[in-house]
Amino acid sequence: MGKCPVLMILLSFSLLLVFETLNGVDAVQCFGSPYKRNSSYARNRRKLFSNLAEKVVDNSGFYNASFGQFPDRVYGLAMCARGYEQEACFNCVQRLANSTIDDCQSRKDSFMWGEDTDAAVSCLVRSSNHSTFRSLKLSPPFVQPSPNTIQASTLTLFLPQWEAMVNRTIEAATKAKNSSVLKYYRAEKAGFADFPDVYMLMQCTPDISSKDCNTCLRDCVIYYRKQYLGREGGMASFPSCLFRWDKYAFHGAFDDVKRVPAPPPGPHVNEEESSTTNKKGRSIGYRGIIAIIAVLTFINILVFIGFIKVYARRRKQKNVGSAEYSDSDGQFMLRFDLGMIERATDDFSSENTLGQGGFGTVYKGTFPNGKEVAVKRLTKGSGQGDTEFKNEVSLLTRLQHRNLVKLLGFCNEGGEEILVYEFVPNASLDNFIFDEEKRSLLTWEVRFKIIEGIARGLLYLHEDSQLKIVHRDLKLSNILLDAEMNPKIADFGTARLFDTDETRAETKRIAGTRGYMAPEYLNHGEISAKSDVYSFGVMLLEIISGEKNKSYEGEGLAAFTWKRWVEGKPEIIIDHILKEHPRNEIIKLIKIGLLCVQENAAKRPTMSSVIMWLGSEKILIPLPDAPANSGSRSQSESGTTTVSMSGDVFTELACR
Ligand SMILES: *[C@@H]1O[C@H](CO)[C@@H](O)[C@H](O)[C@H]1NC(C)=O
Ligand SMILES: *[C@@H]1O[C@H](CO)[C@@H](O)[C@H](O)[C@H]1NC(C)=O
Ligand SMILES: *[C@@H]1O[C@H](CO)[C@@H](O)[C@H](O)[C@H]1NC(C)=O
Ligand SMILES: *[C@@H]1O[C@H](CO)[C@@H](O)[C@H](O)[C@H]1NC(C)=O
Ligand SMILES: *[C@@H]1O[C@H](CO)[C@@H](O)[C@H](O)[C@H]1NC(C)=O
Ligand SMILES: CC(=O)N[C@H]1CO[C@H](CO)[C@@H](O)[C@@H]1O
Repeated sequence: MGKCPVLMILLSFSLLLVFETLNGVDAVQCFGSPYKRNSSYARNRRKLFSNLAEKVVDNSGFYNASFGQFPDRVYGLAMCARGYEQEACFNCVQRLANSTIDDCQSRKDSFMWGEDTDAAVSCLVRSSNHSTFRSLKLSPPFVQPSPNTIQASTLTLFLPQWEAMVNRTIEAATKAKNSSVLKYYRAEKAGFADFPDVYMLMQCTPDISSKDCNTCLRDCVIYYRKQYLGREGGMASFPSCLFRWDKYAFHGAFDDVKRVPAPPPGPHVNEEESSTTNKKGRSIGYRGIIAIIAVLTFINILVFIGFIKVYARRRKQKNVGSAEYSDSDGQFMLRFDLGMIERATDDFSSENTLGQGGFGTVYKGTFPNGKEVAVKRLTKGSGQGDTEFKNEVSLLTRLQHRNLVKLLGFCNEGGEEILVYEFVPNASLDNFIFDEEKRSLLTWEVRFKIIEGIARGLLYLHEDSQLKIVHRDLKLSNILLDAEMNPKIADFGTARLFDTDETRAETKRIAGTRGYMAPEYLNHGEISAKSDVYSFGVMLLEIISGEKNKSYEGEGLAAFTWKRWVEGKPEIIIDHILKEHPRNEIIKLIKIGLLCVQENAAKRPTMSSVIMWLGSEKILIPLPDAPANSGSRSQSESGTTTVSMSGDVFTELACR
């Protein structure tokens, strides 16, 4: 079981689906003059792009060419931007070329920086109605922030270090060494005082001059800073260059990059040190203490000012709206055209209905090129302004995890608010687990993998993404399975869209589904990560038992399981299909499930504990306490004792 997760991760990574193209760094930017879909310009581009990938590979990673007759002549330029490796390069360029053809059907100019699915190579594909070779292009910008923000208290120390890194990286990138495709390329890795790892990448197309490359990269940084300083990462790009940074190694580029160690503590801390140690030596006298207090106060003031500034900037940003959507000049694909969606879903026909989720109906959509999507039409509208809605959706779009259904984009046109998601082929988990036939596909290994996947997706929502999203409506019908039976959590963050106005608390209240809702949520509307943990516990028990929570009407699966647990017969709830599998392992999961549904929210574990427990045979797992509605609070005394789950120790304890 222990080796399983790694395999699963690899598997699901290789699955990152066709829709990669519409996310993050990977969105095609369309601008310039319009053309007709079926025109000779469209045909010429398709022809030019049909063998673009081959040509790039044949030309050591960089290629530019044109096709057709004026005025419908198409100029294309493509490169493999990093770690030129033939097969990955081929796939990357082909994918981007296809995306451009599919997603840029009405503008002559386009550019797109993207990666191949394994992130081993990144690449660029450009098209235009005029030659772009050797010309610096500084518009349009494409900027994407990380959704996470840097704590205001660390910002003052962070900034100078970040700026120095930017300068260092630009300088190294523009110091042209040779004429390869990596002429202007630099990946840097560094440690900052509060950030152990910072990764930065800068690159220009090799056809421009070093000076132009410098201008381009500096402009990228300016664009990024202008809007998103204070975020924990992001990217900015123009047709001629790319800048990206993050707190994690966003691709293979950093494997053989040396890390620049963390510099000595920042200037403020230095002041503090020198004033306390230099003058007085080791002993810190009154003066030292006063100095420390003075310095601390000073730092506090700085932090406070920093905080105010960030806050003000954010407010301003909200008003201005974000540039990546500016559709005056370019038409950006994060925003879908209503007509396109109507055609794809056959005018929201009932045949295409996939289900009814919180806040709206979900339809299956198929675009003319065969791409399938899931389209969620919000019933009442979020009640948010245009810009706020866009900003919120943009943040949600940045949430990417293999166990989350990808949000590809949105449409808010003609009074509609629509979210467009990746289409996950295998239907939702309740269709499997409660179906006599399909259930047999769910062996213990598969169920374990599903449970662990859901846990990882939730952990990401709760902790790893600083948006700290509480799902609020976790249930088996919101867990989708891909072709490899990897679980993907659907419908996360929708509740956020409705969260701005406190008077709409009622809407929030009905978001959850009874039976999955934690008692404090059901009774008092109290929402927290722990209420999701509760829902997770119910799902876990359902997955093990193959029975609907509802089947235990009046009592509920949680209370039923708890009673069997106290009697020392938890195995009663185990799905008979799983009989062959060693009990211990399943019972360990029942225990984890019971811990999650404890009535006392504070006692429920966090998702990171759950994952730790799932992944280890040895870690001690505490004993659960009574769940809601169980009418029994026995064992509460022993609630904090821990037992080893290896062997039969468990049964003895359960039987006390
Ligand atoms: C390309 O399109 C632009 C409009 O965006 C136009 O001004 C220009 O003349 C066109 N160039 C060519 C070579 O057709
Ligand atoms: C596109 O052009 C082709 C041939 O030029 C024609 O057969 C086809 O019907 C056209 N499609 C549309 C949507 O206009
Ligand atoms: C791109 O399109 C070509 C031709 O339409 C197709 O053969 C190829 O599989 C596509 N590649 C990708 C990566 O989508
Ligand atoms: C980075 O470079 C810019 C422009 O050359 C300069 O103004 C700035 O002071 C530099 N910042 C740091 C921290 O070196
Ligand atoms: C050119 O420079 C790049 C980046 O420094 C390096 O990876 C590559 O090996 C060099 N190529 C040649 C032919 O020297
Ligand atoms: C590498 C490459 O193919 N370069 C060509 C790009 O296009 C210009 C003209 O548009 C040619 O002069 C280059 O040789």
